[in-house]
Amino acid sequence: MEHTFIMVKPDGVQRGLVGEIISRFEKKGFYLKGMKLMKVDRKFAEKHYADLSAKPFFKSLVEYIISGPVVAMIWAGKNVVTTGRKIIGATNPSESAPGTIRGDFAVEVGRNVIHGSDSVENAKKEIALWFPDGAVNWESSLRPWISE
Ligand code: DAT
Ligand code: MG
Repeated sequence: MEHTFIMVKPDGVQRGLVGEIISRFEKKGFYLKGMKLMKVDRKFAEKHYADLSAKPFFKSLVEYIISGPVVAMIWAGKNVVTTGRKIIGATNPSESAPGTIRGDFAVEVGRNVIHGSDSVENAKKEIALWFPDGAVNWESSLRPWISE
């Protein structure tokens, strides 16, 4: 089963959106396979966003991610990487459709509430970084009602 890395960013935690976000992934039919509240340090945040290190907003992005606790999660399910990105919405909340998390709860690209892996390959890398012990191995008893 496909896995993705989802993180509620510090603004999402401070604004009390953790439950709402978990609920949207649960109700869709995805399975929670790992979750922890943690505060990451600068080195760790820079590693997570290493691909963006040349961008002009890199420093402020890292400051934002280390500004408070985040909720790191592993979600599993059919096409969870691509569908997870659709649930999250476009990077810039000005362009995120209503009904998406960013479309419903954010106005600013630098405070866009949530992160989601953008490819299966990056999901593997991000899960390895954030969850060195891997996912929790369990199967939902609802699975036959969600998947053929
Ligand atoms: P996403 O988070 O949708 O995968 P990304 O990987 O391109 O987007 O960028 C990571 C984060 O960096 C993004 O969630 C918010 C911030 N960011 C991206 N583009 C930005 C910009 N033009 N100005 C300020 N922050 C930006
Ligand atoms: Mg990204």
